Amino acid sequence: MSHEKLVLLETHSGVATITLNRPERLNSLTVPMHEALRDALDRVAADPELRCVLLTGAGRGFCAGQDLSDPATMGNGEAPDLGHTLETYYNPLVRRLRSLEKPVVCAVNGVAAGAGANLALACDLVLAARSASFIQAFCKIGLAPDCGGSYFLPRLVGSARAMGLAMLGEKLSAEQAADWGLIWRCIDDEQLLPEAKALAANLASGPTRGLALIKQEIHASIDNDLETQLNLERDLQRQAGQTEDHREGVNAFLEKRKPCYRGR
Ligand code: T3D
Repeated sequence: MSHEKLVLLETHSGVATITLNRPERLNSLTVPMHEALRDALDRVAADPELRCVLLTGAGRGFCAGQDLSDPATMGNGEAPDLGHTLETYYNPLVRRLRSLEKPVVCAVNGVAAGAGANLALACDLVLAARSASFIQAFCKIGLAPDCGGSYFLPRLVGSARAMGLAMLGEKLSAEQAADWGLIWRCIDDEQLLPEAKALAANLASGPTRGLALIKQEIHASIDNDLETQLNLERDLQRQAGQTEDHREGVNAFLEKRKPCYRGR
């Protein structure tokens, strides 16, 4: 399969839909998939017309994490340097998603295991099909969480639940994930993609720069004290106040009409 086909990028009305496309292996990640995903995210970052990302998986799974049979990362019989794999592929992927100045919606269409589960958690708004599940599968093969999991999990669900998920590797249903606050919403299977697309379209027609500042504020708040966060709010609101979209939002309110945001 060609490099591009491993990850599909479709664009429509400002939404870039990125689909992990190796369904026969539950979209587990190989080096060429990492490269294709990186290229797709770089294209989205560079195109101001693309104002929201929707990430999902083809077939019955979202992503089963690292492809455990990929000789490029699994060491070809010798002990692999997984630190190198993380530094080269997974860590840049998480940084790319978090620093993208556009909202990233994740539609978890099926099982999300290992780095696949944490790839979803690196996105900004996570929706999951009712039949989907999240598995911190690392402990089953003698590894520890990566792809940001050890950062996201305790912050989203608290240390006790994070520890249980990471040490036991039990399947967490989408419903439970939503109840615990790991994800935004659990949705009936047949409604997942329509709802995720509608959400992404809504965000893509929103005040993109303001949304990017919200993303930055909320992600930063997890580590900041109140004083630091108040200063950040001051600085980011200053930027937001200078956008065309802010002016448009206020004018539309005063003129009692729907705002037309251009992402500027
Ligand atoms: O480089 C590094 O290693 C560092 C980075 C590590 C990051 C990680 O993500 S480590 C964790 C890796 N992932 C896993 O350990 C999960 C492995 N997969 C599973 O445990 C199960 O497949 C699932 C629980 C996710 C789903 O189970 P089920 O029963 O629904 O499906 P299945 O039959 O196991 O899988 C379907 C096919 O996909 C199957 O192939 P086959 O038998 O039909 O030819 C299976 O081997 C393949 N598959 C699933 N996951 C992976 C995979 N092939 C390669 N790598 C996988 N991760």
